[in-house]
Amino acid sequence: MEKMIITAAICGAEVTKEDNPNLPITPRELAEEALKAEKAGASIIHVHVRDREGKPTQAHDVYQETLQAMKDIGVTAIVQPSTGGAVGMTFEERAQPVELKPEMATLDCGTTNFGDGVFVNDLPMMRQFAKKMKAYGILPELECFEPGHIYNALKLVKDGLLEGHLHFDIVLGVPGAMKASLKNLLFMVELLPQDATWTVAGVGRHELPLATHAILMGGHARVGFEDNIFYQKGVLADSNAQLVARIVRLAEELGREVATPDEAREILGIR
Ligand code: KMH
Ligand code: ZN
Repeated sequence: MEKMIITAAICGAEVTKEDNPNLPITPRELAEEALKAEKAGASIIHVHVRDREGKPTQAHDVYQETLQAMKDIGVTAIVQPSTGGAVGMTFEERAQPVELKPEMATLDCGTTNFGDGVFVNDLPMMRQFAKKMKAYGILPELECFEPGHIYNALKLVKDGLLEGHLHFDIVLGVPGAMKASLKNLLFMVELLPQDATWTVAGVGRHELPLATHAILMGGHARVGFEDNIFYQKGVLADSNAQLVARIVRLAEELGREVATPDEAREILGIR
C-alpha cells in the first residue's frame, strides 16, 4: 500500500471555543496548531479562518495572514484552505482564498443538507471553482458528502474542468447527509475511478473507526476539530495533534507507513 496521508482539519467553520476551548482561531493559533499537527504526522492542513469575533469568514486578508503565519513558523505540510466556508456564504465570499494560489483547496461536489441548513454547491458554482483552480494550478480536494457528489465530480472531469490526479474526500456523518458507516464508505469508494486517491472524514464518534478502516483499506484519513472535538466519549481532545498522533500510532501498529508532506505531494501529483 502507498504511504498514508493524514489531514488535520484544525478549525472548521462550525465549532466554537465553547465547544472545545482548545480550538485555534487566530492566525497565530492556527499556525501553531498546524505546526504541532504536522509534527505529529499530518501532511495536509485543512484550514478555515475566523474573524475577530471568532465567526467564520473567507476573507482574503485573514487567509493571507494565516498562511503567512504558517510559513513563518515553519509549516511545510500542504496547506489546504476551504472553499466551502460556512453554510449561506456566496461563491464570491467562498472563493477568496483561491486567489492566494495555495497548493490545494477543497472543492465541494454537491448540495447537501447540513444540520438545519442547506450547503449549496450547484453545478454552475462547482464549474466556477474548478475553472479557477485549474487556471491557478491548484489541486482540488473533491469533497463528497453523498454518493451523487462523486458523479458530479466525474462530470467535471468529462467536461474537461478537472485534469490530472483526482483526490476525493469522503465526508460521512454530517447530520442530514450520508450516514457514517463502513458499508457506506465501501460503497462510495467503489464509485471512484481506479487511479484516484481518497481520504475519509468521519464526523464525531465516527472519525476514529473510519480512519482505522482507511488505514486497512489503503485510503487516507482526515481528523481534527472540524469533524470531531473529542478524544474519547466525554473527553475533549486537547489538540488536533493528539488526534493525529493516535492515527499515526494505529497506522504503525497495522504496518502502514505515514507520508511526510513531500511524500504526500508525490502521491497527489503536486509539483
Ligand atoms: N463548513 C461546511 C459547511 C469545505 O471545507 O470545503 C463546509 C466545509 C467544506 O467545511
Ligand atoms: Zn472544511
